Amino acid sequence: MTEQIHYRTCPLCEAMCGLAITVADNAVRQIRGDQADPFSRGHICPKGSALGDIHHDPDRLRQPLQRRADGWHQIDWDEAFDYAATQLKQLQARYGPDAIAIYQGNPSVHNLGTALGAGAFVRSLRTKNRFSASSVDQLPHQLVVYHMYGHQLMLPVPDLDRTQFLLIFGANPAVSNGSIMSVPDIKRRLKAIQQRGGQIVVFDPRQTETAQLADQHYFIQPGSDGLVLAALIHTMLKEGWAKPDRLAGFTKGLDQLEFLFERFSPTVVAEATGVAADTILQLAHDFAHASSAVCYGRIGVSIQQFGTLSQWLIQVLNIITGNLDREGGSMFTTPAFDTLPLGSKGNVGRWHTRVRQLPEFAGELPSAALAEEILTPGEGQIRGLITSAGNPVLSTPNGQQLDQALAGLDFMLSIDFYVNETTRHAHLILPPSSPLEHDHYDVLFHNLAIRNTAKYSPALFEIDQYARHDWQIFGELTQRMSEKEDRIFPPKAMLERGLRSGPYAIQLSELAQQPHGIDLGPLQPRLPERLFTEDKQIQLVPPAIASDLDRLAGLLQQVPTKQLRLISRRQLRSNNSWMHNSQRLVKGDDRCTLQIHPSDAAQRQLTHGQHVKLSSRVGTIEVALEVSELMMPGVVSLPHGWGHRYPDTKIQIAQAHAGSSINDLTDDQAIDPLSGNAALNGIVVEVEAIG
Ligand SMILES: Nc1nc2c(c(=O)[nH]1)N[C@H]1C(S)=C(S)[C@@H](COP(=O)(O)OP(=O)(O)OC[C@H]3O[C@@H](n4cnc5c(=O)[nH]c(N)nc54)[C@H](O)[C@@H]3O)O[C@H]1N2
Ligand SMILES: Nc1nc2c(c(=O)[nH]1)N[C@H]1C(S)=C(S)[C@@H](COP(=O)(O)OP(=O)(O)OC[C@H]3O[C@@H](n4cnc5c(=O)[nH]c(N)nc54)[C@H](O)[C@@H]3O)O[C@H]1N2
Ligand code: SF4
Ligand SMILES: [Mo]
Repeated sequence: MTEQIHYRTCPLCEAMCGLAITVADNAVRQIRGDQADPFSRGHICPKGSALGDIHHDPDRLRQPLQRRADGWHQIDWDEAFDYAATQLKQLQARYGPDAIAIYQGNPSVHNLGTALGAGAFVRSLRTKNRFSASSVDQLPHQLVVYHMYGHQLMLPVPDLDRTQFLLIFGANPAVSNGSIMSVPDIKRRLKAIQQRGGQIVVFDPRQTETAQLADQHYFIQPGSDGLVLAALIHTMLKEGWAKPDRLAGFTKGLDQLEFLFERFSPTVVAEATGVAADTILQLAHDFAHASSAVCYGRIGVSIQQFGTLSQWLIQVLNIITGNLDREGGSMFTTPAFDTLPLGSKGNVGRWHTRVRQLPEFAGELPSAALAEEILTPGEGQIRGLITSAGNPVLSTPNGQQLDQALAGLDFMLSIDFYVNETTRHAHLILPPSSPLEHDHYDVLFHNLAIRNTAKYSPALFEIDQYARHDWQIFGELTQRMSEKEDRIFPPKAMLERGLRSGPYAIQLSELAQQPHGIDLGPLQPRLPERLFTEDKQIQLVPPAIASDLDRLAGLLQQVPTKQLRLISRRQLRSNNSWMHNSQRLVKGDDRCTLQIHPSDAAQRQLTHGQHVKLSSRVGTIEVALEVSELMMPGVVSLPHGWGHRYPDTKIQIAQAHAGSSINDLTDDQAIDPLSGNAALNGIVVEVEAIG
């Protein structure tokens, strides 16, 4: 038995950790952090160590599965591709191209083949009904930077390794390992901020793992961040602390701010947010006077009713303090494969959903509308669905309604290697190769990393003889849908071209000689050249967003209630909904618990460990109660991605640790109206004892 060590990037989350994988007899023996990776420096989390479990998982599909009246049948690939194309074309011939919808899930952006190979297939469908996990996640960020900087992916990231002041709203990178901020080894990097005399301040309705590492943590009412941010801006303008410095030379709209933020004084917002006026004043002072500072807000301020507005306010704060595009502030990357000039800059409102008239963004419609577009009869109804690398039954709002909708589709095709809560409804499942069977390069996440690096990982294992890569599946389907004899190009060829013509002119063959990856240095100032706006100016006050300040001011008028509000939480050993079939990741106590403050539990005469009924407008679930001082009174927290309760799935370990799905409670009607992004957090719930 000869052991070998293979080095590659972990594809699971955005952190891009380097893995050192020990292999013997064609099997993974052990996975550790790669000490020589210049970016992750040996960091690894439990999910990375479990990558082999996915590869070796007996439940992972290797051959196409067709659902017939008597159950699942394995079929050949050619037969499967022909069957899929025939069904899709028949529906489109009968009802028009929009009768077929597609939903692309989160791993689509972590997989080289789907990132570069799905586009042609999606275009071949000619459908306006495109959905993805973006609209249960970062759509507000994209909309904001599209309006301000001219490109939906021109997302600045905190210059974490050099900042002196990190102000966080609604993110828990100590668990998530960063998002729209690729940052492996975050804990060490946070500590380094404090060691060089800097500060970390966190606003979160839960005293998170990140908040516990911070210098200050403030509880905040879910969905009220916009008010605190507006009051911070108000204070800086009033006190003369706002100094955009060189940004003033290419920023339009600075003169409008004073008027817009006049009404949001710290005193005025205190009650609605739960944050004292003095706190806001002090914070505005400290942030504005720090030698460098960055405000960063992630999913807690995206998947809420003011997602777009909050993300805009964060950009405004960084700009008026001169911290955008400055060392230690909020900076743009210089990735080795620069995809921004190649991809769509974004578009807004070219078409709308049929039932609720929600706007398109960059060719996509909000996933909160998917179920109603399937369920509502009439012209333009969705009759067929393709899901790729997604599990919307567990990850989008009102999952139970979507589950029912999927059951009524004329045809459903899933590209996925598990029979899970979503794919169980498919008529055909096409399973792609495992993460260890294909090449890897993070086309997207090098764009969002706190340091410029590049790393290419060739496949570790040869592809199973029965399997196909995602890009091959897309290629075969595209050929059949478009009826052209196009050759199917491996993504590696595109990557090669992209790296060669990128800012560092890297040869893929040379990069491949560096199994630990290469360091390309810290982030560099990029403005104004990098701007994609036509006038090369930052549009500081996009009218479509700033007008939402009126709605925000409406929060000030709301009478406080005693209702409980539900928020989500991420866990280190979960990866959204799909890694619960690894024993090492689910072992131990039930993690799908409802955290509640002792005072809220006592008021309802509920005790720790008790099973309770949790209800919202759309549904009821049962969960175990975890009484915890970490929660803000009035707010309860449940992890997402659980609820593996359907007997006809084939994920045995996950089924044995089913938990309940938070998205059976989240409301498809609750959205951020500007973007259509789901407002998954802050929904009103009731908790009561069972029986
Ligand atoms: N271990 C693990 N890591 C992951 C993932 C995973 O599932 N597991 N998923 C990955 C993905 S897809 C993503 S998008 C990223 C997300 O990365 P993060 O944004 O860091 O994710 P969360 O840990 O959910 O942090 C959101 C925080 O917002 C808080 N919050 C909720 N509502 C509000 C509010 O109204 N205001 C404020 N201020 N805070 C609020 C929550 O309490 C929570 O602490 O994580 C990625 N990394
Ligand atoms: N309440 C609440 N809901 C949330 C969130 C929250 O914080 N709270 N977070 C939201 C966020 S940020 C996100 S990103 C979404 C995620 O939502 P989704 O993307 O819909 O769900 P995932 O759980 O990531 O499911 C990924 C699926 O892809 C499959 N898969 C894994 N790798 C591959 C691959 O390489 N190729 C293919 N073809 N398939 C693959 C897995 O088997 C799984 O079925 O969930 C969202 N839902
Ligand atoms: S932090 Fe993310 S990239 Fe790093 S090992 Fe864990 S899952 Fe993989
Ligand atoms: Mo996400």
